[in-house]
Amino acid sequence: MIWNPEYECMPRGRLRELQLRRLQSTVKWVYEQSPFYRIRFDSAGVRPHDVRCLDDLAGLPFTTKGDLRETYPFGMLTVPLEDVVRVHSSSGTTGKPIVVGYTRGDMNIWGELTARVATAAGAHAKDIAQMAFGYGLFTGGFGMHAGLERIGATVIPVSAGNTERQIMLMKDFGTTVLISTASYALYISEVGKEMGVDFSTLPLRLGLFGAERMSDSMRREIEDRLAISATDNYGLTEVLGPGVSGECEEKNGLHVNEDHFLVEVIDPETGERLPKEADGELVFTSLTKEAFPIIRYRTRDLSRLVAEPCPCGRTNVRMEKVRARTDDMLIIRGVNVFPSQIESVLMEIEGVEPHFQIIVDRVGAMDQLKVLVEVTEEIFPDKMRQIVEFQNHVASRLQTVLDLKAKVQLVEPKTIERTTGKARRVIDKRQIEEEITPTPTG
Ligand code: DLL
Repeated sequence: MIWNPEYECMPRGRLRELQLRRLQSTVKWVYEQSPFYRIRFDSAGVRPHDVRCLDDLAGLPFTTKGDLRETYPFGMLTVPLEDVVRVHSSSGTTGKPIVVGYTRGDMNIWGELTARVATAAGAHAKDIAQMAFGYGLFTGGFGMHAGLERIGATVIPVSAGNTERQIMLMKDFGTTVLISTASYALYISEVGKEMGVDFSTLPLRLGLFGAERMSDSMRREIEDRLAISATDNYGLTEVLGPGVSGECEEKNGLHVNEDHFLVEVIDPETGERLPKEADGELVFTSLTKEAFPIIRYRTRDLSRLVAEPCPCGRTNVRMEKVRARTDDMLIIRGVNVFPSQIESVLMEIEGVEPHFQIIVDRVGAMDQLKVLVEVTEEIFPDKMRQIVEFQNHVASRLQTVLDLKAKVQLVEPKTIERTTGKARRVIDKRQIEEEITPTPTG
């Protein structure tokens, strides 16, 4: 099913015309309404009338997370606060949060876009949708809620957490769709197993997962354990929240709602726009937002665009699932390491659970990489010698891929902390130390 075929399947030529019109009015709007953008445009020597075709977007300055922090809390709004009917915020790990606002019109579009994402994933009016994203400043709960309600599903707004109750409600209410992070879905499956629940006997059939990376192996694991089809959707607070892009039933890339967002891919080092389908950092420009329009926002998410038409009939471009974030990259003894590389090595090893933690520390002048690995009860070795052998085996696989020696520590089943939201896989003690060490003065 396609929620809005007129826009989701619009011929590319017409779509480009629509995008240009919307881009021109967004650029004019921000130039007139936002001191931040006016200064930025002026210093880059560009004026709204310089945007004559979609490629002219490349001449506009980028917006970064740092910019949004500096204008905390309401400096980026382009309407008076009284026209803002909702505020959300993204916590981030350091510094002030990012605050975003929505007008009534923005809320209406947000509901439309999450309705598209939910429909593309396979949800419909007859579904009983259990919302296990948190409601609150995080955009996941309220954002997906609006779309599911719009398509006519029966929404159960449980919010994240209280896992045993989630499972009880799932059974009693006959939940058919679960909405959460992939990590939380795994955790739910684990608790369900402990409670003796056989998910294959429940009506649950579909998972709408987003807000964090879901690797292929994680998807398979969730599909097996919960006996469902698991889909991925993507978004970020600064651009909208959920509703930016989502998988269709082909599960081969996430369709970007291009009538509302322009997407570009740039070289994260140089900021240069990359050719079609190259690998790089995603950059989004909103085309219809009123309270918090955003121009060329650097997401730090690494992916690729797929322009090839999708068998589902949607004409909008797909993005491959986010491979990594530029700011996730760890530099350990001069070697670049992405947590997703470690994940893919671990997931290929028989008996390793999708729960691990990466700890980076500095001992003397030397960086150290330690990986805590959890294995299934069935294969947890009980002899010291077997444990050491297993650890060495994992370490050598990691070394082959990362070109770096890692210390692997096997941990007992269920000891790595579970999450009801986004998984936190990396603890970089080097940063922690740097943050708390006062800067010497004088
Ligand atoms: O995570 C919005 C959202 C909520 C999307 C619910 C989908 C479902 P933030 O908390 O601002 O917003 O985090 C945004 O999370 O830049 C990505 O790095 C990451 N992210 C979001 N969705 C995905 C995904 C919400 N499907 C940041 N795959 C983004 C990989 C994702 N990473």
